[in-house]
Amino acid sequence: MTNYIIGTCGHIDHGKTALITALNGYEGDSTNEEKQRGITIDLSFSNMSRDDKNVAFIDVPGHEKLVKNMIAGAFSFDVIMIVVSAKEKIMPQTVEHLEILNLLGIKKAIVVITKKDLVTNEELKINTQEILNFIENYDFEIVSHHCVSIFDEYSIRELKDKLFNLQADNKIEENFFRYYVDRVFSTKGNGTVVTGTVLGKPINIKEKLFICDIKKEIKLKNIQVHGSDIDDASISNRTALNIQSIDAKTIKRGFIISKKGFLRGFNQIDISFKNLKDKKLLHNTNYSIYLGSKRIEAKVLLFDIENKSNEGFATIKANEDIFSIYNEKIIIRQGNDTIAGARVLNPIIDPMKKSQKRKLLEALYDENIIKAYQVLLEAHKKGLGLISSAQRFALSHTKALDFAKNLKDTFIDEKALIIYPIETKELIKSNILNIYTKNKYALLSTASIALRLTWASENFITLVLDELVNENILIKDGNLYKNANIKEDLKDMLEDIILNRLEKESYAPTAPYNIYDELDIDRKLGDDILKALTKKKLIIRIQHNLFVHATNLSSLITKMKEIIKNDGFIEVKNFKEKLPMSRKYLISYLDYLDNIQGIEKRENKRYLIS
Ligand SMILES: Nc1nc2c(ncn2[C@@H]2O[C@H](COP(=O)(O)OP(=O)(O)O)[C@@H](O)[C@H]2O)c(=O)[nH]1
Ligand SMILES: [Mg+2]
Repeated sequence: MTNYIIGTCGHIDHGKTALITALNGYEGDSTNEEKQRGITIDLSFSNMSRDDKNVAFIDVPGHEKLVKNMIAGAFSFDVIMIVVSAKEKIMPQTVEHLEILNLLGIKKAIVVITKKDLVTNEELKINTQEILNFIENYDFEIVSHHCVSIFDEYSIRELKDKLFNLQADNKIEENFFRYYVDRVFSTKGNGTVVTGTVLGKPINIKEKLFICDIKKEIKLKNIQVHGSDIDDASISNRTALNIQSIDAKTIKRGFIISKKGFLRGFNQIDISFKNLKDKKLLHNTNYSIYLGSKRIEAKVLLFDIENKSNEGFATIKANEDIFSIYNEKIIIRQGNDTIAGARVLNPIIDPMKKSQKRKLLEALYDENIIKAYQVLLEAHKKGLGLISSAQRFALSHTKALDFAKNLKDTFIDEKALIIYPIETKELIKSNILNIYTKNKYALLSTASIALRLTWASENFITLVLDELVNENILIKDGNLYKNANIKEDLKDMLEDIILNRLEKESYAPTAPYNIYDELDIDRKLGDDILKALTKKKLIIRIQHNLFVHATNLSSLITKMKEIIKNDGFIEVKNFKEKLPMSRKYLISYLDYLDNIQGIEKRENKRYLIS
């Protein structure tokens, strides 16, 4: 099925809405206010199909005060119908719409000169030429132009044929599903429905989605495209999503729906901007930022405050999170004035020096991804996740990996999808050496080092450990690494060390993981040692992380029984008075007592069975 979205644009009363009605019978201005005033106030959505082709229309308001609603639809157009009255010709909102569409980067345009019945043939010819000449000032690809009247069926049919035969796959297929909500309503019986245009990858009815703005995972009840229930919606589909168990009031136009884990929100993003003719974006000034169907009030900070040219870099600083992706288009307005167009360069803000940031923005501006990676790596000594490439560079993981492989002086962990500058190896090395220098009996595995250096991927750690083995600093024993100059069998030594320690710590022994960390030994190894000692009945496991030396335990049990003999029972209170220790131990031992013959528990007290 071919899918594309055709949007209208043009001055108020030039016949946009009437044209759509003539094309597909859809009565656009449907709300009471729209009917009374005879103008389009908000976006209206309709479609027409023929054979396997489906054309969606988004009709926009032409009034200058309603440009904000126009933008909320315009970002998703594949083709524009530039609607101009043959009589009135180009008017202010024709110009403003053209400027905005130009800034949004929408290229394909069909010029429709309407109301030809109101002018003579001679006028029509002259005015058409004048209109086309004007539109040529903009960066559009004019597919065709048509002179029509809603009263001339033939002219409408001809236009309709053209609209069904467009090559209009305009959108770049991003690496994940994105969807800006443009309408929300609740239906009787079915609950909340949102509408919007699918950007990026398709979705299936069974998939869980995520509303980024309110951080909420959602399930779908139903997906509709132009009134038909479907299982999958794909790019440029005008799609209604019926969402399970969510109140319509919690969702607003401009919310972005995606899949969990793809989009991170930041209250700042970096952009490149270009001022409109005779307009100037000012430093440290508030503007309305239009991103998809979302409008955000935010501050713009110019990267170069003394910017004399009509373009540059800037940071948008908002009081809310912005979920944007690389190269996404932005319109910047102030009140009813369109000031500039912009492109998202850096949707993920990392702390970096201004000089680094400039290099990054320049690389992103030029779409030089390799360069951008290099700059980012300088700021990410502890690794740069490739997962974020989908948002950062609008790249798939595979493509991101291909780019990464072309980078010099890096270590790529393809499994963890992280890249590191190669000098990070020295950082990992010095961390490891530090452990083995402080404690020459350290006995660690890759996994146990990864627990300490949480930012370092296991593959990178293994690489470093193996280098240390080659340099004869460490010896590898199974999956464990020990100091090369230690000749003793550490494992035997450790059994003694741990047993002695547990004996010394009496009734309040340290938890196993803390012992392992203090001894710098691998957790799995430590667990094996405790298991072996338990098997030999030298220590007893009281609770999952409480191992007590056997001798200590029997003396403790004797003491507990004495308490019962004296007091008639034992409970936390009298136990603690006799043997002060933390409650966690007291309770564990009281519970343990229940396993011993001759003791019974009533409520929280233990008695000797008489
Ligand atoms: N004579 C004539 N009137 C038209 C034509 N197309 C639209 N109109 C009228 O122009 C007015 C404005 O049309 P509308 O579609 O609401 O304009 P919009 O603001 O651009 O959506 C309405 O009264 C229409 O009936 C046309 O081809 N010929
Ligand atoms: Mg209208």
